[in-house]
Amino acid sequence: MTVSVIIVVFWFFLAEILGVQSKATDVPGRTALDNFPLIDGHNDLPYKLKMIYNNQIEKYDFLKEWQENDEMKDCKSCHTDYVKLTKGKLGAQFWSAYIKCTNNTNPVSDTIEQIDLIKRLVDKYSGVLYWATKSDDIAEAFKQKKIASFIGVEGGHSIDNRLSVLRAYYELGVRYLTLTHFCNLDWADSTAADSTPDTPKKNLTEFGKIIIAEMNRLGMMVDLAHVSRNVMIDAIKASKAPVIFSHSSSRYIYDHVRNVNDDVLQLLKENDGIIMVNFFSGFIGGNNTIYDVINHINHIVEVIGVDHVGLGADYDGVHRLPKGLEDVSTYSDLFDLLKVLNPQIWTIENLEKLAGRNLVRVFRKVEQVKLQLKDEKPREDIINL
Ligand SMILES: *[C@@H]1O[C@H](CO)[C@@H](O)[C@H](O)[C@H]1NC(C)=O
Ligand SMILES: *[C@@H]1O[C@H](CO)[C@@H](O)[C@H](O)[C@H]1NC(C)=O
Ligand SMILES: CC(=O)N[C@H]1CO[C@H](CO)[C@@H](O)[C@@H]1O
Repeated sequence: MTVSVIIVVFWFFLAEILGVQSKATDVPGRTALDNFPLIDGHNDLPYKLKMIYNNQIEKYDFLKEWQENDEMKDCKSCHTDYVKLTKGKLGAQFWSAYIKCTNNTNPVSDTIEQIDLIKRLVDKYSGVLYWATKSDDIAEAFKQKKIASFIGVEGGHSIDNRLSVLRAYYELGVRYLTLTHFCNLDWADSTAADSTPDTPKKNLTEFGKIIIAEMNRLGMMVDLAHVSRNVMIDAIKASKAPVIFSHSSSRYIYDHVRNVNDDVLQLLKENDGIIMVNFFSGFIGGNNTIYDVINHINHIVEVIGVDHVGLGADYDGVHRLPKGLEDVSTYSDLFDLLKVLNPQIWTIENLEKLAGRNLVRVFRKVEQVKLQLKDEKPREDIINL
């Protein structure tokens, strides 16, 4: 008894002298981002380059702060450049290939133009960006101190109702497809359906399920940001692989159709998928500060645990952001603050999960499902146009 008390007292004394304890608590949350790459699910810089530069990126300098690019200096919704990404400690990005879903007469060629733009951007800045198409590329890029750069296509309108186009996008490097943007499609409802409760719903049609089966076969992640609540549920049930929400937040914390209800989060957990939290003020609510985003993250962790959450801030795709998360330089502040506010939950190990370990697990599973399905033939069904 006395001996063990002495040992304990001695240990505390020793720990104090060696600074063991204070070290453990003093380590800032951002340390997690030195251990494991921070992966963001959604960034719309490519659309900015279309709008501001007409995709002519020879004039554009990604390595300068965006404010120093003459053409951008009046930009109200620019948040991304390499200097700020370095401060924020970003390790991997899904760059969005997005085109509008309304009044679009050339959805396929317009989308390919955005894919080509992302490829040219990665080529032009190959000293700091790393062209990535598989989960292992994330670790390789991190080793080389580059940002792994993936492509996600934001909206099923981009495939123009054709599985051939979906397959061709995979060949071009696309690794997720968001099933819809703001428009309802022939084969899936978007949040537009949830905003008009009295109109009939189609949810995810049989052709929509075929598209998901084809994505599972290809190894393309199914992204459920932007889809209606019913499509979230139908798609999770239809998918053989884990799904993602590339940029969505908690509907319990803020009741917006773009956010995800707790019961759907439960299905997501059973599916082993991930929700990557969006920072847009319009989806976050509260007092529009970094603390509100933390409320969303912590609520998701409370409901489904720490293995199914990530970040998909939506930088460059939104015009208002919470105080403290104004641009891509602030990710690292978020990791510091999470740990300070809630050191029990936000250990360095769990911060690494939030940063990227969860997404990598999902991505690997999607690649494993592809392997399991390697004997399946490409589906030839096309929608009745
Ligand atoms: C859409 O889903 C809802 C909720 O599950 C269901 O009540 C409705 O019948 C579905 N509509 C169609 C066309 O399947
Ligand atoms: C917003 O700020 C007020 C005043 O500081 C506080 O009482 C309230 O709890 C905050 N709301 C949220 C959602 O954090
Ligand atoms: C100019 C034009 O054709 N505008 C149309 C774009 O699409 C929306 C939604 O389908 C229509 O309401 C507009 O009239």
